[in-house]
Amino acid sequence: MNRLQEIAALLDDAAAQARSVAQFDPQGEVTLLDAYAIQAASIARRIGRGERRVGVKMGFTSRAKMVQMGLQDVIWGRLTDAMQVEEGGAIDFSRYVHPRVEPELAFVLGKDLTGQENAVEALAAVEAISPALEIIDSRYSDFKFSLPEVIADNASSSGFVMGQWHSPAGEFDNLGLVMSIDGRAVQVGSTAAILGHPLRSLVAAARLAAAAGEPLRAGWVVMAGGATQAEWIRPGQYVEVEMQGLGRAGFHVAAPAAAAKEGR
Ligand code: OOG
Ligand code: MG
Repeated sequence: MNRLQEIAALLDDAAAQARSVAQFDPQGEVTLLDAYAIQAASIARRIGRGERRVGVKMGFTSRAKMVQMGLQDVIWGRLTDAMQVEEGGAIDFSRYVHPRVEPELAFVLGKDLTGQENAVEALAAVEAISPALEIIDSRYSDFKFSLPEVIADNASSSGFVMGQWHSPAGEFDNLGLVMSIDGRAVQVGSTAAILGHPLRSLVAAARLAAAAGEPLRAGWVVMAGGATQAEWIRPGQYVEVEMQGLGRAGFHVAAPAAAAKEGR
């Protein structure tokens, strides 16, 4: 195994076992090309275990997220079917290292995208939009990482929940949203926080995915990126986002089935 594959295996094992690992490049010296190669290799391991590729997630598309995590560049990650959490369903807390949640908007594509599209053309490929929540879970201790490290770790992807689908015909560039935990509002924002318009995130996703040789496909999901800062989640909670005109999406955090794990 070469060095990139070794790191991919380390991160993939950490995710599969819900264990944190030490940072491998805290100064951010690894090139972004190598960081994405590690990400691709770690996803290839998941695909090898039978997971299916279902889309892309964007990261750091809002100022709130950039400020919270101290990084400035838009990043992307790969989504598989195993990451999807049924709306209203439950996640098992023990399968995560130190999960957080953030409100997003999801696109479902009706057509392939080449990566050359402008916003109007990209919109024509959208079958539906939905209010969504992303569960992020860095595999690094203390949720701390450099840019290449978070890219290598699949942009902290670990779960996503989508609410009811809606036609993208209506305006969705400035929809108010509230994320609540156990009925208490914890983050309030707007879809405008996502690059000024979530469609810009889709255009960027199409370009980046195509450049990586994996253009966006009909049927895939694109998570546009957190509109607000992320919040920690704990066993026993119910997390929900309500988006103006689009309704809600939520999930429960089930208490660990087994006793608290050692070494975390
Ligand atoms: C990295 C992932 C960022 C977003 O929506 O901005 C992200 C992280 O914050 O751990 O998913
Ligand atoms: Mg996110």
